[in-house]
Amino acid sequence: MQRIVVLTGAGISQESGLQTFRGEDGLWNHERIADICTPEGFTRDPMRVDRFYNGLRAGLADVQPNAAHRALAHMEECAATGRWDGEILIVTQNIDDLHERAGSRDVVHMHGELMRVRCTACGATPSWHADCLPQTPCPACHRPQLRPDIVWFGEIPYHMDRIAAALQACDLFVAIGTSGVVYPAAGFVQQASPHADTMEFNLQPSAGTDLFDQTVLGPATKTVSRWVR
Ligand code: BJW
Repeated sequence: MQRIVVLTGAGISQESGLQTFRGEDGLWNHERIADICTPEGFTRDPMRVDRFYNGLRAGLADVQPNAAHRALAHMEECAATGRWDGEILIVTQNIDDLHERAGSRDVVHMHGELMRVRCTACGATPSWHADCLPQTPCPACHRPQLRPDIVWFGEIPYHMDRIAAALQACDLFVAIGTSGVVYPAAGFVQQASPHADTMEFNLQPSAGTDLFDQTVLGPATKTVSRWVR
């Protein structure tokens, strides 16, 4: 049985119409990271941070998964139905839900999910709804302490134990559409490479490109679909 861990980043959703973070027209050319993507930014101005994520939520409603998301979902489907003797775990840094909408069932969202909020009092992560504001009472504990369910700089990403175990057990590690500058995800290739083959798919070599056995350049919809076929 082949065990594959796939790490995805903003680049896999770019051809669906979502902006990446650091590209030429990236989200962060318009916003200061410290104002939005840190707990301190949220404490300073929760409504501003809320407006930023509401903009992203509105954008998400208008886009669809693309051929790269669908190709990965197809691999999971083939494993589930016995057509492929393998196992694939998608670990995504993305906060969008395009993997799930493409049909993937087992997706690890290490940086959280745009369509959820998190209660800082009880830890519940209910679905976001249009009336959600930072001062809205939590549906579980009724305290008004909701924040986006997103991992900001300085916070510990989710599911690190499960990810570490999967990296330890995999035969192949694949990174798709990630710049390789944000840790701990940028270090996954080094966790896998002592025992696994490693590949990256990107428009251009990532910051960690030399750490991979193979780099496939080009738009993910084409390169990932070709690889899966
Ligand atoms: C295509 C394409 C197409 C485009 N086809 N490809 C100094 C040194 C080392 C580390 C640190 C340091 N100082 C601080 C740190 C830690 C910090 C960090 O890494 N900072 C660096 C920036 C220096 N990390 C953290 O704070 C993390 N927590 C942490 O480390 O806790 C400690 C700990 C960890 C583990 C165990 C115990 C303790 C938390 C990081 C949280 C990141 N959160 C964000 C924001 C959430 C979303 C939001 O607010 O909107 O997550 S940051 C942002 O970057 C987002 C992304 O998930 C993440 C990665 O970005 P990604 O996906 O790579 O996107 P881009 O835009 O950078 O790249 C897109 C790529 O796609 C490009 O390469 C394109 O070429 C490519 N592409 N179109 C193929 N069609």
